[in-house]
Amino acid sequence: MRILLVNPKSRLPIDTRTSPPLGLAYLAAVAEQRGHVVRVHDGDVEHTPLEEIVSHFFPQVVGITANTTQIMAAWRDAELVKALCNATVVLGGPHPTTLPEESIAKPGVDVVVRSEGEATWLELLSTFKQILAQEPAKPTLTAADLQPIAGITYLDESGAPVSNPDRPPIPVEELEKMPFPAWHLFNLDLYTNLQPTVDHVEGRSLPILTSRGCPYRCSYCSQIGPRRWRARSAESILAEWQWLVQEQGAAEIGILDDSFNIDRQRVLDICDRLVHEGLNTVPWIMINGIRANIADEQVLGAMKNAGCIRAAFGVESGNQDVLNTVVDKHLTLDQVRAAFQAARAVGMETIGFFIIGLPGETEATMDDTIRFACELDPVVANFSIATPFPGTEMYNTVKAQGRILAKNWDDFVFFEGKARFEMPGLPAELVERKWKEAYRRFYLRPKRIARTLGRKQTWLRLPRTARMAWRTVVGSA
Ligand code: B12
Repeated sequence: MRILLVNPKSRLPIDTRTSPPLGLAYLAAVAEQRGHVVRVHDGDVEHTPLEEIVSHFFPQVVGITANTTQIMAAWRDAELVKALCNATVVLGGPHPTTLPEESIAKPGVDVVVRSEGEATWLELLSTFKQILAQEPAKPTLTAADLQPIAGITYLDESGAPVSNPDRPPIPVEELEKMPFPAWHLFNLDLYTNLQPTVDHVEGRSLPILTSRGCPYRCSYCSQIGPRRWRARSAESILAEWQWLVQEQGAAEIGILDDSFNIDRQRVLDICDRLVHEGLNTVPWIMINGIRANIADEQVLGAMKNAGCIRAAFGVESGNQDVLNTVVDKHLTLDQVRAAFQAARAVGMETIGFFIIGLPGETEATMDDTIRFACELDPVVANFSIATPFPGTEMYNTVKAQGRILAKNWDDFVFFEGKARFEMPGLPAELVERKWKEAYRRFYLRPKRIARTLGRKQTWLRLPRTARMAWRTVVGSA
């Protein structure tokens, strides 16, 4: 079958040409392995409009991915596809996973796939293929065809939404056998920066996923995957890493795992092998935070030695009560201090992720966070305004005790300096003021300015930084 996979154009105020969408690359790879002809359209980086691709390629199945900020664009794309051809349209990704009934009711959407997609997607494709073989002129998908497939949501004959049972997590043995992401279907030269705020890499930046799932359930995190943490073996990771560098021309690699360092021995093994294979000359970074409570000098030193130039830590708050009772982080401030100390001791750069305006916060707790960020002094401090994504504990709290201010899902971006909800004692004005203050107090310290001006990267990144600063100031004015 002819299959088109789409990453809808997002409305982010930052340059999103960061990393190619890995989820689509996996879906493309497993489909190609079954003999399908696959094309990918990434609305964030490509100039050819979607309608042109659809009109020329004439897909039989279109798969669209969406997180919350992309969902409205995904619905528009689904309608557009239906207006141009008779393809079956499947939606997947974080947003439709958490609110499947909302998406299945939209015009043009035939099926919603929830959570991890590969196995469900393959089962759907083989069902479509059978129907197509029986009725090549006018294939019609019925609720009876979809009824046996776990992990999907669709409409029954009366138009009511039906959610089949969840599909169990993909077992580790299957993850090990999964084909590498189909990067040959992407225009890789368009993705040159995994961390837009920091890097200036000449060449391709490519992501890798070494484990899936996360045993933690932090209140702000939109976890769509299973809680069970499943880690690929060092052999399989090394094989992909080598392929990324040697065959795909990666100049930088970003680890996307939710919880990379849960098993410290595994991290040490991966690092040993990277050194052994001579792959430590290609820089790599953490895109998500690693757990600070498991990041000691030995682990961070091994990572540094293996080519990791920057570790990111999800610190979230500088107030222990907020960490315990609001975020449910299972982390102490002293553990965070120790991790930053260890990173400094081994000469590893750090990024700290912080959240301003969590439910139940006060001006004093937000001040604690700003002070803690200054104390830790990472190379990059990223302050997000707390954003209640559907499916999270924070969303439930805000729905029950507060008021969502975002007009629609497009607004669920947290780089824009806008509060997305209000609660008694936590007005939007206060959160927006503290967010601006956080950036000002962190980045405008004399010590900090001097260090920034002394870094070569500062000057290399100047045009990009100026563009982002302008968008932030104008966007939040
Ligand atoms: C890398 C990343 C980014 C990159 C984007 C890279 C890219 N082009 O994809 C950057 C840094 C730009 C980014 C930005 C943002 N991100 Co982000 N990001 C991630 C991260 C760390 C990895 C994504 C990934 O590749 N995962 C691995 C792949 C294999 O999983 P997947 O994409 O979910 O795909 C699987 C399934 O979802 C499903 N599936 C997905 N699509 C489809 C489609 C079909 C047809 C089918 C059948 C199945 C299917 O099958 C796939 C394979 O199993 C995730 C966290 C995570 N672990 O997923 C957060 C995550 C996706 N981001 C998140 C958020 C909130 C954002 C921002 C909104 C933050 C902001 N700035 O305000 C922006 C929005 C960006 C946008 N384009 O709109 C949330 C999304 C929550 C939500 N409800 O939307 C996540 C889940 C983090 C979290 N836990 O809270 N992000």
